[in-house]
Amino acid sequence: MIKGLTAVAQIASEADFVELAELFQSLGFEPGRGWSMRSGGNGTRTSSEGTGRIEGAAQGAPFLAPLGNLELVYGRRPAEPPLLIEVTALDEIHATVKAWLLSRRSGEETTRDISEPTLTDWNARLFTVQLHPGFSVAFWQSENPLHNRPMAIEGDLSAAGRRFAVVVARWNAVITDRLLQGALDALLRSGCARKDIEIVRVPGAWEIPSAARTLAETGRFAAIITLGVLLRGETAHYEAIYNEVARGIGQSQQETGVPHAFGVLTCETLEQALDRAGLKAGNKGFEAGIAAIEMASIQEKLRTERQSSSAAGIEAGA
Ligand code: DLZ
Repeated sequence: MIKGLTAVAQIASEADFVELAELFQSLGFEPGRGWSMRSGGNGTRTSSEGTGRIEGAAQGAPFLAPLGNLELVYGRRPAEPPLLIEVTALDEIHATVKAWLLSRRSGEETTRDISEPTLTDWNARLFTVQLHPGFSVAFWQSENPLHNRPMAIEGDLSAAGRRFAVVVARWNAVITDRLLQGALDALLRSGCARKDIEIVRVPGAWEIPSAARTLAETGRFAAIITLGVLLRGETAHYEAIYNEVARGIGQSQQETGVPHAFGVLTCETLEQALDRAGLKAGNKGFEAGIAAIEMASIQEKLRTERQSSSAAGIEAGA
């Protein structure tokens, strides 16, 4: 079983060894457990990390990186030098290493020994530095923001070929009509056909969950968009109604497995609600429409993934 990868650099003098170990620590490397060996004796682990020094002894100072790769390259010249250190703040590392060199070498030697960060043909920026005779490294940073990060499953924003239902409350229609307009705008602009949108009007927010549930249970819709407005000033038992509406919509979503976008506004005043229905604070109906489109796509991807992994499990006899 492979456990790790170690690249070794021979350093000629103890003073350089110590200085380089300090530099590597200052760059953010985690020191590993060092070792030292008296001349002719056995290697012993030093108790301190990094450069636990014993005068006149051979020593090793390991520095740990979270990730190690051994890369085989065919068909092109591999990057030079062979020791490539991936970092997240290339320019700061460059400034630190350059300052370190300048404090030990002339300006001319420093310019000779360290290159400026430049773009490579593999979408990274890289600089090389000779830290010690025969010991050069390259520091590099990927320009791809997803490099080495786990790939996320994300929904796309195309509504083409999918059916959506919109449940909209008539109460406070001056607001809910604007929310409906926003939701339709999101669906149509994202490629949904008019014939694939079903609009259901209900008396008030209280009735949204049951209509949403009935629609979801038909299995005909990729997602349901719920739209309404509850005004605290005008609604007796506002909290109780709001909680029940939110709970009912959430429950319908969880029990049917059909995404429900929540576009039920809860505001203190009509003015606040108007702001959220297309005036000052965007249109929450549009936002609900976009969320529904995205969730419909994510749901489809997750189902496909689950089907293919369970099919693979059956094939593998898992
Ligand atoms: C009764 C009522 C009140 C007072 N306020 C609102 C509101 O602010 N927003 C809304 O969508 N509906 C309201 N309703 C109506 C209830 O939601 C419901 O339609 C009726 O109580 C009939 O069941």
